[in-house]
Amino acid sequence: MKKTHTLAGLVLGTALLGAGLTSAFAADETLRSLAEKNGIYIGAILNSQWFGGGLPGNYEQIHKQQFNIVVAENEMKFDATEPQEGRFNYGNGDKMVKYAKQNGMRVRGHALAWHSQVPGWVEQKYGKNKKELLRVLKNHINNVVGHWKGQVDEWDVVNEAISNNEPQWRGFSVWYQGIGPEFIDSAFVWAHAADPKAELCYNDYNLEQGINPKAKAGFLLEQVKRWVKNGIPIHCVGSQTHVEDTTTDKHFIGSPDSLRSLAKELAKLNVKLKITELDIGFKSGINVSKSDLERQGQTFRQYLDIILEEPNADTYLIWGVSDKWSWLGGLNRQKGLIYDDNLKPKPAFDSIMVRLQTFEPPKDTAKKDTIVKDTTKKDTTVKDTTKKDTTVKDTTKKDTTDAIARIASRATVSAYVAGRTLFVTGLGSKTTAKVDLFDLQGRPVFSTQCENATVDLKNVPEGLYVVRISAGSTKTVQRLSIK
Ligand code: 9MR
Repeated sequence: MKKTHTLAGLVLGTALLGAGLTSAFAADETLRSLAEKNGIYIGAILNSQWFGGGLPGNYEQIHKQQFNIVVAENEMKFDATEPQEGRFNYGNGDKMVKYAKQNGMRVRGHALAWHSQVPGWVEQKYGKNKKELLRVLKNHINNVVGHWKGQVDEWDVVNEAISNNEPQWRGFSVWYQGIGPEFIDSAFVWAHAADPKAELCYNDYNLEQGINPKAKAGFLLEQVKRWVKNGIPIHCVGSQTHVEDTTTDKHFIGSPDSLRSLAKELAKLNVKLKITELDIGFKSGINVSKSDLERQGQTFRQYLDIILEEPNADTYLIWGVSDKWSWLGGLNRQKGLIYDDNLKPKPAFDSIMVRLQTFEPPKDTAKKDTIVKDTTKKDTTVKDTTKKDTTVKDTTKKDTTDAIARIASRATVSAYVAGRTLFVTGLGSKTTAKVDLFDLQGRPVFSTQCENATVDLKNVPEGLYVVRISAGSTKTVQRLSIK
C-alpha cells in the first residue's frame, strides 16, 4: 500500500481536529475518498426510513458522498424477504442494490440465519420440526442469496448465535431449538453454494470483550477454528461493536485492544475481521458535553486503527448516519453516531477524517489485498455438510500456504503508473508477468500478460483501481490511480 500523507498533512490534520474545523478539509476529500486511498471500506447503513423516502435529501447526499459500502437496516432480513412462506419480497433490497451500483458501493447482505426478525409462520408451522426447518432455512438462503448472486458482495450468514453469558450457543432461537447448532454450518454451506463468490461472515456483538474462553469472542474463535478445519466456507467475522462511551458505563469491559486481538487470531486462520455495526453511545438522559463528544471521537478512531492496521481487516461500518435516526434509544443510549440530529458532522467525524488523512501504513504489511476478493481461491466445491461435516475437504492448508506465499513475496514486485503506462519493477530475471486490474469492488476490469515490464493503460478509464501482478509464484497487490 502506498504512502499517501506527509508530515505536513499530519500537522494540519491535528490542528484541524483541535479546532473542530470540519469545513476546512479539502473540498474533494471525503471519508470515502480517503478510505479508498487506504484500501478499506467505510460505510453506514441505509436506515429503514430511507426505503420509504422519508428522509431529507441531504441524508442521501451525505451517504453517497462519504461511504463506499452499504447495508440495509432491516430490509434484507428474513421477515422482510420472506414474510410468507415461499413468497419472496426483494423490492427494498433491489432498491438498495441499485443505489449501490449507481454510486459504486460495495453491498453487505444482513442477515440470513438469525433468531430475531423471523416471521411468525416459521415457528407456527414448523417449530421443533428439524427436517422441515432445515428445508425452510435452506430454501430461504438459496432464494435470497441466489436472487442477489453477484450483486451482494458479502453476507452475514449467521447472526448473533452465541449467548451473552457463559458463552455457548444461544438457546432461544427457532433454528437452534429445532435443528441444533448444525444449522450454522449448514447455513454457510448453502450460502456458498448459492453464490460461490460472496464473502460469508459470522456476525455478533460483544466481540470486543476479550478472547479468553469465557468471553464470546473466545468461544467464537474455537468455532471458527473448527469451521476452517472442516472446510466450512467462512471468510469473515463481523464484529457489530455496539459499545458505550467508557466513562459513562462502569461495567464496560470492551476495548479496541481486545478487538484487535481477535483480528490477530483470525488472521492466523486466514479469516477477516470486519466492524459491521459500530456505534458508541452515551447513556440516555445524561448531558453530553463537547469534551465527551471529543472523547467519543477518539474511541471511533481507535476502532478505525484496527481496520487500517490489521492486514486482515477491511471494513468499518457504522450503524446509522445521524443521531436522529438511530436504534440506540431502544438500548437506553444516545448520540452514538458521527452526524448529529441536524446531519452536521460531529467531532467523531473529524477524528475519522483526520486519521484517514494521516495514516501511514508500515511499508512491509500485507494490507490491502483484502480489498480485492480473490475469487479464484475460494473452494466452490464444498459439499452440503448437513449430514456429515467430516466429508468436507479441508481447504485451510492450501489457503494458509497461499497466504504465506503472498505475504512472503509481496515486498519484491511493485508497480507504478506514469502517464498511461504501468511499469512493473522488481521482476528480476523474469520478463513476463500477468497483470490483473480490479475496480474497488473487486470486479475484474482488465487483464493482460505484460512483456518487458510495461503495460499500456490507454483504454482504461480514469479512476482508482487495484492491480495484481503475478510472476511465477511471486504476487503483489496494490492500489493505483489512473488519471
Ligand atoms: O436497527 C435495527 C432496528 O431498526 C430493528 O428494530 C432491530 C430489530 O431487531 O434491529 C436493528 O438492527 C440490529 C441488527 O440487525 C443486528 N444487530 C443489532 C442491531 C441493533 O439492534
